[in-house]
Amino acid sequence: MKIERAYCIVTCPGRNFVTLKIVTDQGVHGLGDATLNGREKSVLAYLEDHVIPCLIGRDPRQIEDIWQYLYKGAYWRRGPVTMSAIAAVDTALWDIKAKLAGMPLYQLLGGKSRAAVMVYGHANGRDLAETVDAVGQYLELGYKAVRAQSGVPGLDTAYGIARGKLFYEPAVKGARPEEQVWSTEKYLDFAPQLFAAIRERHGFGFHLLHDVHHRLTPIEAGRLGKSLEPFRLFWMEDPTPAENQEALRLIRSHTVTPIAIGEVFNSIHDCRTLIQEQLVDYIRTTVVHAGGITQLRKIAALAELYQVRTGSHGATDLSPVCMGAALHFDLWVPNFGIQEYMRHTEETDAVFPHAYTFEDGFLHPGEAPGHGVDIDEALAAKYPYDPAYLPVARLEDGTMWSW
Ligand code: CS2
Ligand code: MG
Repeated sequence: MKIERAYCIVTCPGRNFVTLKIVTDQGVHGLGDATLNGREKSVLAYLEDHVIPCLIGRDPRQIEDIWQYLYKGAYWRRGPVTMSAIAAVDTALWDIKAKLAGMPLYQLLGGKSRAAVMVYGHANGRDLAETVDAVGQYLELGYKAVRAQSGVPGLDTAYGIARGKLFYEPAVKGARPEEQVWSTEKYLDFAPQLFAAIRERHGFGFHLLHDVHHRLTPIEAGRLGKSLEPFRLFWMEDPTPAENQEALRLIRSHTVTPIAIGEVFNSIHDCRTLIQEQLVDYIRTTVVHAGGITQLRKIAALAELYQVRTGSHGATDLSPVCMGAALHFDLWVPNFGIQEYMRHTEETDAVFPHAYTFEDGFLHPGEAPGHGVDIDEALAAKYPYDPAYLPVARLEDGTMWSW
């Protein structure tokens, strides 16, 4: 059996996606997500110019060897572009192998370890009242876990706010990133009030999550974690920029609020210190940005030794192909914690027909052979690429701060 063809499909049904399709000489195809928000075309070029020519003629069943070949053979290892390209190939090959085996991917990974996958949704609002209401809307939809993000008094914008609609989209259309103004002082004073109001209104019978989005210094993160302890968060996510891993030792020394990190990680090496020193409670690495199912399994195995659980990133800039593959991983992985689930637009769901279903706060990947997600290429062609970027944040004095 040989890989006969491989090509990329770029589409923008509401937001940009890059999908790799691999076709074998026996007509079986597999799909892999290669979307890197705001840098989509760099992964596209990496695949088209450097990876696809190396795939043709290879045996698609040799998933591990092809992974090692693309990782070690690149010489320039790791990094978001390289690992998203490798992830796309890896995911497509696992899709093919499960189809050849005539089984859903989770069966190939070792079978299910739970009935379904608990997910969390994104409640957000321009202010405290709107956010508290939005949490209620998600609880009514059956969610057992809700992430809350709110506008901050005195700031026009803040991370994760959808400007008046229920579903937030990370990227803002335009030729370059929007620049927003951020104030840590205003945020730190406001955050405890927000979570107090949410627990006051909706009680403690559900999991409550928050994404700090890399915006604090270590001591500020320690203070935030401590101030939110009374509201028993499921996790405080990305409190500080992920490069500074020592920061977590200081944060840990000040708070017992659980910590989740990893959505910007692309390699098991990025996770090792945080896991081995018990500096995180949830690892948020994803299929699309951390080198595919092949590496994600190894990260999960390392995490299992330290009772660190998975909490994979699942924002809308990760395509339904990534979500489909992630749900099979989530249904199998022994140390599962939770899966992020930001709903895609109806247009996106139409371009990517999929077997996964939502019920009462849980997703199930379905029983279709493979990862259960396909693509309608004719429909995809109707949505050409349209540049869009994650906003950046500057402090009130203009200092470039974070995103
Ligand atoms: C966020 C993302 O969902 C999350 O946890 O961190 O929305 C993130 O901002 C985007 O995926 C980045 O492209
Ligand atoms: Mg996040």
